[in-house]
Amino acid sequence: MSGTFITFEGGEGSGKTTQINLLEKYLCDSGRKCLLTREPGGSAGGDAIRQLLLTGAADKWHPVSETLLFQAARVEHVETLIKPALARGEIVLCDRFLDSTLVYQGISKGLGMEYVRQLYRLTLGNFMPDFTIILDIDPQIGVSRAKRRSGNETRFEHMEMEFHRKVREGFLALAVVNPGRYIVINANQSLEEVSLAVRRIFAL
Ligand code: T5A
Repeated sequence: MSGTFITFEGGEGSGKTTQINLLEKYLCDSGRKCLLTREPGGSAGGDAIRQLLLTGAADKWHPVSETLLFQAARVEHVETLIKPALARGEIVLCDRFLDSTLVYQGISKGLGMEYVRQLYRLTLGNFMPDFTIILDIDPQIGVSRAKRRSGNETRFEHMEMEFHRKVREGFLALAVVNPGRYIVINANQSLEEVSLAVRRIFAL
């Protein structure tokens, strides 16, 4: 595959959506072909699963069912949207991917990262992002930012603060183990400062 697959990760309200939009605009303005997408979602089937996962009570799903749903949405997304765009040589920018399942379901919900990795390998083999940007922020600040957003996709925001702390530690731990793929950015800065830090990574 000739394109580049870049994922954005981080806790609630860390600014992923804001920054991925800014990066897409910057790349498009510079004449690069991009596909901007998100998880859960990104395909018709994935968007239907998104509604099941992100709305309703915090304890609505057993962690195993929840993980299977996230991975089912991901398979649809990768096979119908992401791989074809990479084959066309595009830059794919994705708001959350496998690392969110590793951290949210694997660590914070206690399923274990190996469980999530095995399910991923079984369904998508060794397909992986080329780069993953982790926007790191104190969850107290991130969750209060996220709560200012409107809409009903609030199921994960309603988790306890301890859950969000584990999410943050989980992302940072992944970055320590594989510094080749992950880049951590301090997200507790202005929009412009974070955006500049993102562009510097790719020498843009
Ligand atoms: N999930 C997802 C799993 O559990 N497992 C998985 O496998 C996957 C894929 C997704 C939820 O699903 C869970 C994780 C999530 O809980 P979502 O709606 O996509 O749900 O939620 P988030 O990805 O967390 O999206 P948020 O909107 O909550 O956060 P973002 O995208 O990080 O933040 P953003 O850009 O929307 O910004 C939030 C607010 O902060 C402001 C923005 O203007 C906005 O109002 N803001 C800033 N304010 C000050 N300074 C800055 N630097 C700012 N940057 C943004």
